[in-house]
Amino acid sequence: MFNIILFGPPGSGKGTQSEKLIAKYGFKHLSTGDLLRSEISSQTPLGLEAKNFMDKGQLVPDEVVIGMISTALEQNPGVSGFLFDGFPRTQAQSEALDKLLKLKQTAIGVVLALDVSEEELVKRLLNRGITSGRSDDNNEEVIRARIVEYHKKTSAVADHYKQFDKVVHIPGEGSVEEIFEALCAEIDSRQ
Ligand code: B4P
Repeated sequence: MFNIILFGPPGSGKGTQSEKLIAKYGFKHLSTGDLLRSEISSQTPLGLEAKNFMDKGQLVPDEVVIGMISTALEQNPGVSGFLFDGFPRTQAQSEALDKLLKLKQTAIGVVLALDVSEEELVKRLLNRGITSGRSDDNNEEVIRARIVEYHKKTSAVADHYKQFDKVVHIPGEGSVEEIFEALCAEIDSRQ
């Protein structure tokens, strides 16, 4: 089993590249953003709680997303590997993920970190907001709050996996295809 974390700030292209990677390698895609948005559209109690945080550009509480990932891991036995997209986003989530994978006698193989400048992130997300209908994408203040959350809480995830020598930085600006090729080269060299 080979498990990957696709890491990077909001708008760095995690969702975009995940789609291409799962099509090529057949990983099971686990995106906490997608899982949360599906809870919101079904108007579940979890979704209604999460929406309050997401609309302000804040992270959803750890116990909520860890519970969602734990359930998703249980529901997918026998896959060739997981692609974690947008998870973990805090030190506590990283530690919880390591424990959950250990129970399955597996671990993270590599953390692929997409590097993108802040101005490019804001431009991409505002642009997506025009068509996506996502309430966290159509307001520059909320987008900047998400980037602040990333620096405050999420960059620690890269530090956590650096101690195990698992982090590889990939330039996240350029064409979607160029970035995809760089990600594939790293995966192919490790499998
Ligand atoms: P997510 O759904 O994870 O999404 P994201 O960070 O906004 O975007 P991503 O990096 O996937 O960007 P994309 O490829 O779409 O998070 C949303 C919210 O959910 C968070 O703010 C938080 O509140 C909550 N949440 C999620 N997970 C959580 C967790 N683990 N813990 C707590 N809270 C959590 O790309 C963005 C845009 O750029 C697209 O329009 C795309 O077309 C464009 N783009 C992509 N690649 C490009 C390229 N190379 N060049 C130009 N444009 C490009």
